[in-house]
Amino acid sequence: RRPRARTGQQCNYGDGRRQSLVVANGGLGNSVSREELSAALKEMGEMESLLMPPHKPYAFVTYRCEESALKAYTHLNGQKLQCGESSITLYLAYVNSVTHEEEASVPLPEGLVLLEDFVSPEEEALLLAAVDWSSTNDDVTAQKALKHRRVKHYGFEFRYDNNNVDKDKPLPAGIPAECLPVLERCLRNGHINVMPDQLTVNEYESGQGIPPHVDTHSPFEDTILSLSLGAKTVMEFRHPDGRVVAVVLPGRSLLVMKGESRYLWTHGITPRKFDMVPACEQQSPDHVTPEPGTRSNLTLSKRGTRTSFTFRKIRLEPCRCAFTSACDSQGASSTPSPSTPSPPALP
Ligand code: AKG
Repeated sequence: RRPRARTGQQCNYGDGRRQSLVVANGGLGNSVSREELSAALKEMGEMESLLMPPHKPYAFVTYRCEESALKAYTHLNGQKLQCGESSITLYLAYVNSVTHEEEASVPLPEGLVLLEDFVSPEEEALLLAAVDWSSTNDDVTAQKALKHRRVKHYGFEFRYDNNNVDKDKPLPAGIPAECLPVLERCLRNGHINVMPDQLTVNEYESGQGIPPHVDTHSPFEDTILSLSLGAKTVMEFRHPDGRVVAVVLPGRSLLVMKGESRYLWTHGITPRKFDMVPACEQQSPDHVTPEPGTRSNLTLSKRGTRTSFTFRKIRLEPCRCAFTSACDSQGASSTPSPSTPSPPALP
């Protein structure tokens, strides 16, 4: 009896005819992208579906007719597929049918808003050119974080040793003037109601990230803005109850973190060279990738250099938010610092 592949419950492709194959080694978890695999499989005939379960080293293909499946089996089994710089040997075998769960859509954390194309390509170039990497901040704590990414502070220095700022020690350089049109747009559109006075610029090379953290409540007001420039990345939000929401941040987008998403959920970027993102961006207008294990139309997106501008407003009174379990002003200890070393890079 041929095996029946199961990745979930609801959809059923194939009805016992010899149309479905498992493609061993041809999975996202094996650094094979949907585009690369799909191109090779399509040459054998018209496909009904291609399922690539997240993190798995295999995929499932169902063809519209048995002849195409046989052609794929005959021509691709044991053949090499060029994937980026590596060459991977595919092994194909028939399966009775392929079932998978319909995608569950995961809502964004409460208070989180993602605005695409918030800055133009011209503004992006101006902002990137405005960062003066030559003069580093005085405090050595900033330099310690540089092992993981390049960091530059304006207005006030964020201290990674105590997750706080010296409110009475402003830096000589305030927020660069090039940022003002963007911040004024944020004010006009109601994303913030007061002008930020602190900016942290993070530059991440491919493979770098930032550990999950909640920005300490006592130094900063509620709304935190993160402008993504350059390459897209995936930021993971984690709720203390275990929920995880992966949010794709395209270049030139603005992430607005308020309320629960700012005070309670941690945010972080796993250091890796590839992200799993929806294969077709239109299918996920809110840029959320469903919970691991529920989605099969993902592909790999190679990371490039991303620079983020995180704008914050220094808080002058203790925080009185409703999220007391995470509020250092109300007695909670702060979450790990964004400079704490992260788990090893994947894949
Ligand atoms: C931080 O600097 O604390 C961040 O969380 C940066 C976030 C980002 O890169 O968008």
